[in-house]
Amino acid sequence: MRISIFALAAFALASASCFAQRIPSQPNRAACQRPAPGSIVTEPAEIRSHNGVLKADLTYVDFTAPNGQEEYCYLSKHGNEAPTLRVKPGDLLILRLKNELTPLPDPAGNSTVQGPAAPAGNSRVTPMAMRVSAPCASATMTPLSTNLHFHGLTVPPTCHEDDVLRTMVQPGSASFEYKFRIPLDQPPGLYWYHPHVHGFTNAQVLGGASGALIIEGIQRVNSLLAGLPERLFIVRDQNLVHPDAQPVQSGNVPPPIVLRDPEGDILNSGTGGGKPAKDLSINFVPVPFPDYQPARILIRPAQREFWRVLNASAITYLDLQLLVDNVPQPVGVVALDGIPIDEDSNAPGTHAAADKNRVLWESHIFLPPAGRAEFIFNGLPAGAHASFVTRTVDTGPAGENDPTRPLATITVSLTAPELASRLPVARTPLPHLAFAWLGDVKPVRTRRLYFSEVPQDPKDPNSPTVFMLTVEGQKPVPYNPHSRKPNIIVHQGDVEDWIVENRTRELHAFHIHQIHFMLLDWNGVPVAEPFLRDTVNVAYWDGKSPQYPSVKLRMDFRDPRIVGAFVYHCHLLEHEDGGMMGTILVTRKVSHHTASSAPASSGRFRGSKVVTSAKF
Ligand SMILES: [Cu+2]
Repeated sequence: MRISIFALAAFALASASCFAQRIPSQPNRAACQRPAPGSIVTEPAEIRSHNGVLKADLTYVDFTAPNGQEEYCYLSKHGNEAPTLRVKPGDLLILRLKNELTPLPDPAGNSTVQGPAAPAGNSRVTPMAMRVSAPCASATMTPLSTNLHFHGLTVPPTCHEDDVLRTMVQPGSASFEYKFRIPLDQPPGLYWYHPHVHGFTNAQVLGGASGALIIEGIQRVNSLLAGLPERLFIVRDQNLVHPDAQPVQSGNVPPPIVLRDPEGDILNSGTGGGKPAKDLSINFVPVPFPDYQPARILIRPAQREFWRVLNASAITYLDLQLLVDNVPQPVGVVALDGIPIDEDSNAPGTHAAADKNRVLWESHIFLPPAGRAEFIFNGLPAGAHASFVTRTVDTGPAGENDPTRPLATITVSLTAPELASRLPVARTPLPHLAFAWLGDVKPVRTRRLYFSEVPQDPKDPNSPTVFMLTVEGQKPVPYNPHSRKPNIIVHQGDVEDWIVENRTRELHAFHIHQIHFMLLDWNGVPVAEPFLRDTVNVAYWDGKSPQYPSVKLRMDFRDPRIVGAFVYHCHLLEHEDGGMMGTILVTRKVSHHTASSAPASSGRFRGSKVVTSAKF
C-alpha cells in the first residue's frame, strides 16, 4: 500500500489574537545573540544522560535583538542556547527551569517587580506571593509566565512532569524542577520541548523558545542507520525582520498584492510567492524576506548521513525539499513524530520480519507546525550544487502566506567539520510494544470534533477571530482556562476513533498531549498508516462542499501513565492561544465502566470519584 504521508499538505488562514506586549529588555543577554543571515548552520549544543540520569539547568531569558525582535531563549549553565537533550529509554530526566524574563511596565511606564511580594502584615497571602509559592496550582498566566511541555512523550500529565494546565513558573521564583522517567517503551526518535502557557505560547515560541529532545536508539529500528553521522535541523519562524519590504517582481509577473487577515497576518497569496507571514530560521540562522539569503550547510563528499528535522514554527507549514541542480532528490524517511514508520511491526504477536528496514523514499516532506521527520540523506559528490528549501504550502484563503523559499545552500567540502554525533553500529532489537497494534484494536466509541472560527463581532467580518475546537454536541466556545470541566472524559484502557473536521477556510494541525494516534482516513480516503503521529494537518474547507474535510484518528488511551487531565489543540499557536483547544480527562481504569462524552452533569476534575492526580 502506498502510504500517503506526504500528500497531506493540501489546502486550507490564520489569524490570531494579540496579547500583552513586552517592553524591550535591556539586560546583558549576550549569550543569546543569534547568528547573522548567511551563517554556517551548526549543531545545537547537546546535554547527554550519564548513568541513566540527565540533569540540567535551563535559564529562560528574553532579549531584544538589534533588529527589534523580541526573543526568548533557553540557556544551559554553560551558556548554550536551546540545548538538545539526549536521553535513553528508562533514563531519569531532571530539568530545573529558572524564569528570568524581564518585567512588564506598569501603566505609568515603570518596571514592575515580579518577585515575591512583601508580607501583608497578616495571614493573607498576596496573589503575587501565591503565584510564586504555588507553581503547581497557578491560575495566573501572563506574558512572563512560562512552563515546559515535552511534546510527544508518553509521561504523566502531572506537575513536575508534563502538566501545562496548572504549572506556571513565574519570574522571581526559585528554579522549578521537572523530574520524570523516559518510558522504557518510548520509541527512539526526535521529540521537543517548548513553553505552553495559554494565551502566551505563540509569542514565546516565535521568539525562539524551543529545543530538541532525542531518545537514543533509532539505529535499533533500522540496520541501514548503523554508524551514520547525525545532523539536527530545527526550523523556527519569527516576525518579519523587514516587515516593510515589498515582494520583488519576477519577470513580467507583478508581485502579489499583500492582504492581511483581521489579526494582521499576511494572507495566503495563492501564487507560491509574495511576502511571507513569518520569516524562517534554521538552527537560529535567519533567512529573512525579501532576499532570503540562505544559511550554509557544509557536508563532506559522498557521506551518507542521518538527518532529523523539527518544524518548531509557531504557525508556518513546511514542505521540505533537497535540490541538486534544481532537481528534487529522494530522502529515506524512517520516522515521523518520533515514531518509526514500521511501528506496527513492533507490536506483540507481530511477525513482520520481512517488513523490517522499511524506508520511504520521498522527494519532499510535508511538516505541519510541531511535526518531525527523520531520514537518510544519501550524500552528495564533490562539486554538487545543492540547496535545502521549503516549497509553498496552500494554507487556504484565510491562511497565512507560506511561499517557496530557500533555507540553506549545501556546500560539499573536504574540510567540512565532522559531525559531533554518530549513530552506534551495535543494534539490539527494540522491545515489543506493551499493547496490541492500534490498527488491530476495535474502538469502543467514535467522537466527532471540529475546528471553527467566527468573527468576534458577527456584524464585522474584520473583527478579531474567535478560534474554537469543539466536541460535536457541545456548545462551540473558545477554550476557557478557568473552566473546571473537561470537554471529554475517557477511561484509561479505552481506544476511540475521533473524526476531526475543519469547518474553516484555513489549515489547522490537530495535536494531543501525552499520546500518539493512528491516522485511519485522510479526507475520507483510507490510509491506515502503519505508524503513529502526534500532530496531523487537517485540510481547509472550500466554502461549498457539503462535507467538511476531516481526518479520522484512532486514539490510544491504554497506557496507565497518561491518567489525568491534559489538552488537545491546534498547533498553529496563534489559534491555540486564541481558544482552539479543549481538555480531556483520562480516568483510572475501573473493572466495569461506562464511558461518558462529558455531558454537563459529568464529573469535574476536582471532587468527582475520578482518581487522578491532576488538580485541574
Ligand atoms: Cu489552527
